Amino acid sequence: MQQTWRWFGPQDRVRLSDVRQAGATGIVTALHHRRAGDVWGDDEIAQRQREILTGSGGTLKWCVVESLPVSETIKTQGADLQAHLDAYRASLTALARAGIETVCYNFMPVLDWTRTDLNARMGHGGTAMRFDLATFAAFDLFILARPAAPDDYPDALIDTARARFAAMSDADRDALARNIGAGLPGSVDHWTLDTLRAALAPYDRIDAAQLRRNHVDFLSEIVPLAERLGLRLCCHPDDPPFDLLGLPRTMSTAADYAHILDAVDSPAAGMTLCTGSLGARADNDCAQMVRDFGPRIHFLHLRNVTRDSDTVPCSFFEDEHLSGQTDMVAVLAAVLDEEARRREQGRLDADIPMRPDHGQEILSDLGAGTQPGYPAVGRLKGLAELRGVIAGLGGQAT
Ligand code: DNO
Repeated sequence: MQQTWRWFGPQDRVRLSDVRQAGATGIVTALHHRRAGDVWGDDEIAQRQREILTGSGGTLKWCVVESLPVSETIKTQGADLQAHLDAYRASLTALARAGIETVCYNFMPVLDWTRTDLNARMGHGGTAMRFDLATFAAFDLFILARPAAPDDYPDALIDTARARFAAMSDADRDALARNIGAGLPGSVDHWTLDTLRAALAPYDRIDAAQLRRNHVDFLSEIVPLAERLGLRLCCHPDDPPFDLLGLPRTMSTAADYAHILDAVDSPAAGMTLCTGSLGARADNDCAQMVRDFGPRIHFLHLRNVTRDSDTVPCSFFEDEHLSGQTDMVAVLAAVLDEEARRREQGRLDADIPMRPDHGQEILSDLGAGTQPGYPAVGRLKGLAELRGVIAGLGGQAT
């Protein structure tokens, strides 16, 4: 496994020199200032590569793009679809010219990862991110006031959400709306209540089956090019892995992945296996998913969650990397088996890039103002633990 680290660009308070000390060897980043649908130009890509190389004393290299965002126009097949597909293809071509081969994306409608609390206090004094279903329902029912929301929750949950909403100050309500509308980490795309309502409207005519068709159509348009360019696309799962705001989410389970990966049967169309996202459903067995989808896994996000219940949907918080309900040792053992198979087959991508995903905020992370989920020490601790497990299993973390 290659140890990588997400870096949000020059404004990231975690510096490249910190990344080196953490022991990572590759950088995961994006042109975060670009909006979904923009073309990524050669110059900007080269500049980011230079920043990484010089900032790390020539030791680190940009090895995974996370994310090249898929626009709402592509997800909904809206008016300028062809122009957006052309832009995506142009960006992929520029990335390939720059020698970057692994490109992560997601197909979540409107909202990317969604949390209700970015700083939930943990017993040890640090903080973690949390998704609370009743708080989320309070947002949907009483802040966004989505007309169909009352049909989407059981009565008892609506009662809890109403009480939760009543107990919130105006500042709490604003903070909740901001957390939910934050969009992709580090991105310039975020939602206000009005733009969010407008973005939901096209989904009145898009159910899960249609969204899957749109995803397959998208891949059919870009995968032939990705194959020619030698790129590996890898779809990140829905986070959390269940429907939100009445929007279909179709990359939440093994069956969802099987559907897409079978429909577009190419090594260029693969999976980002995120144990944190998938682990928020009790019916997802992450180690089994590594065994099932192994050859198509191009990128790994390793983190852990603890769920409040085994129901879908449910509330959960982001636990330490080796705590929580995902058996990380079993996941890593399955990844090492897959890598051994790839080596036997002579595959050049035998070392799968992984990153310690999200960390709790501990020690000097507290108050450091880093991106939610991306503090220095919490992730360093996660990476060190994962590296320890890999070594214990007789594997190698490069
Ligand atoms: C959260 C991230 C996700 C991920 C995108 C990939 O911290 O794991 O936002 O970057 O979903 O497209």
